[in-house]
Amino acid sequence: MSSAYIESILNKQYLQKTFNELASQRPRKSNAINFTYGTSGFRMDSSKLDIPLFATALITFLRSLYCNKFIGIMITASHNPPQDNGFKTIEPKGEMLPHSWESYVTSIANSVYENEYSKFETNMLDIIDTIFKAYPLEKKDTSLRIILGRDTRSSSLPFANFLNDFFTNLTTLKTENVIVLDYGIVTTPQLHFIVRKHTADNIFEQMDLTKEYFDAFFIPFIKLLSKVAKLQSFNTLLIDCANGVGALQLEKLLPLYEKHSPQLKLELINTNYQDCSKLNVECGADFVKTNQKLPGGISEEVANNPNFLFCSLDGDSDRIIFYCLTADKKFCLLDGDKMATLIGEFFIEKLPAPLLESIKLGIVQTAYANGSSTAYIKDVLKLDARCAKTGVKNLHHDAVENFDVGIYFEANGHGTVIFNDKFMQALSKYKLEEFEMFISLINQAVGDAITDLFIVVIILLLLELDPRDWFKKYADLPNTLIKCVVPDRSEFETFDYERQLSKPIGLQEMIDEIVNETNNSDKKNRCFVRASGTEDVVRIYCESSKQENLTIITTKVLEAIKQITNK
Ligand code: NG1
Ligand code: ZN
Repeated sequence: MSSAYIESILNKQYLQKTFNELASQRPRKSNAINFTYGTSGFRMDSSKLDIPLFATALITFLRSLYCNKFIGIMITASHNPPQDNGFKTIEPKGEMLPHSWESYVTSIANSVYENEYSKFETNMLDIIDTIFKAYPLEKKDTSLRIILGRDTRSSSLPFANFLNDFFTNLTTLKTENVIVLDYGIVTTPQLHFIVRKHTADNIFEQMDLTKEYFDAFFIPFIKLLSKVAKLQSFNTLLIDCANGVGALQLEKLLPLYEKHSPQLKLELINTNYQDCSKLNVECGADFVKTNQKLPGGISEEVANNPNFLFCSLDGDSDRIIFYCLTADKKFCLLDGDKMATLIGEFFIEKLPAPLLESIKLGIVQTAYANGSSTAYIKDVLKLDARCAKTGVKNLHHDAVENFDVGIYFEANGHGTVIFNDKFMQALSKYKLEEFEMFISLINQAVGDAITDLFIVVIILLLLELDPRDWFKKYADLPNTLIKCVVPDRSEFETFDYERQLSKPIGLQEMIDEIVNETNNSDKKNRCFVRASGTEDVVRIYCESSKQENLTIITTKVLEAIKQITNK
C-alpha cells in the first residue's frame, strides 16, 4: 500500500471541508497551542480539542488501513476535571499506539498552524507519504474498521458523533468495507477488551461484549469468593465511583452479584454520572490519593465503622485506590505501591518454592513510587524492583521485557500483572486450582480498576489480611506532589527514567544542592521535576524522612525553576 493508494480512496473534498470548518475557528500560528500526543493521547480543555480530534481520526483511519484490523478510539480525560476531555487510540490487540505513530499524529495536529489552510492538502499528503514510506505495505484488499467508546463527559457524545460522521464520509471504499462500531459509554479497560476481542475472534459486527467482559472476570471472582470460609476483618466494600462510567457499569453488575448472596457486601457511592459537572469533583481515585482523605459522600457513621474497606475509581475506571481508617481515625492510604507489594506477596506465598525459583517475578514502578515501597520490595520481598518512565504503557513494556510474571503499578493506582507462556507452562505442572482461578481475575491487557478491585479483595480475604495490617507492612516516607506553571514545559527534558533533568541547563544541579542541604543521615531526601504529559504544568515530587523538609525543599525548588525559566 502506498500513499497514492490512500489518496485514491480518500474523499479529499470532505477532508478539506471538515478541516476548513475546524481550522477557521482556530487562532493563527502566533497564539497556537503546541499539541502533543502523549502516553495517554491528547488531553486538555474540551473547547480546544477540535484539531486533536481531527488528527486522531485521521491517524486512526491510516492505522486501521495499515493494520487491516480494528482500531479503537477512547474518548476520555480520565481523572481530569469535567471540562477536559481527550482521545487515545487502541491497537488491535488492546495496546497503545506505537511510539513512532505518536509523532505522526502529533505532526498532523500541529501542521494546522504551520501552513496556510490552502496548503493543507499537500501537507497532509506529505505526512501520509512519510508514514507509508516508513511502513510500506503492498496489500490492497483493505477495509476500515473502527471501534468507538466514550466516558460520561458532556463533550464526549458530540466528539463521538463527529467521529461517526468522519469515518463514514472520509473514504470512497465500498460501504461493506467501512465498519464503524460505537460501543457508547464504556470504561477504558472495557474498550481495550472489546477491541482485543473483535481482533482475536474476527468479529465484524457489534455484540454485547461488555457482558463478555464481565463474565470473563466476574465469574472467577464469584467462585473465589465462595471459597472464603468466613469474613474476618471487613464485611463491606464501599466503592466511590467518581460520578463516572464506573457507576454505570457497576450498577449493572451489582444485581448479578447480589444473586449469589455473597458474604461481602458491595456498596456504591458517588454514582451521579448523569450530572457531568460532578465527575471527579471531591471524589475519585485522584482526589483521594492527592489529598489523602476520604472523598465526599461518606457519612460519619460509615467512616467510623471498622467493618468497611473503601476504594475509589477514577473517571474512566482504569485506576483504583483503596483506603481505610484506624480505630483512632487515622487515614490509611492503600495506593498503587501498596497494591503491587500485596500482589507480589501473594505470589510468593501461594507459589511452590521450585516454581518461584524457576521464573523471574518482579515489580515495575515509576519515579513516583514511595522510596519505602521500593525498599520493601527489595529488602523484604526480595524481588527485583525496576523503574520505568511515567505512563502505564512504559511500565507494561518493561514488565513484558524483563519478567515472566511482571507486576506493574503507578503509585496513583494504575496497573496490573502480566505473565508469559513460560510461567503458565510451569504453573500447569502443579495442580493449583485456586491459584489458576485467581490468575484468570487479572486483566493482563491493561490496568483496570474493576479487575484490580476483584484481585485485591480476593487476596485480602484469602490471606485473611486486615486492611490495617496491609497498611502497616511498610510506612510511606512523607511526600508531596505539586504543580508549577512554567512558560514552556517542553523545555524540561529528563533522563534516568525521569528522575533527573538534562534541561533547562543548570536546574538539576540546583535541585541536587537543595536536596543535599537538608538531607538527614539516612539520606532519604529525594526530589525530581518533570513536565506533565497531561496538563500544561511541570510536576515537583519530593520525599523525605522528615515532614518539615518537604516544604523547605519544594519552596526552594519552585524558586529555582522560576529563576531558570525567567532568564
Ligand atoms: P502526567 O500528567 O504525565 O504526570 C498523569 C499521571 C500518570 C498517568 C497519566 C495518565 C502522576 C504523577 N502522573 O501523568 O501517572 O496516570 O496522568 O493518566 O500521577
Ligand atoms: Zn483513568
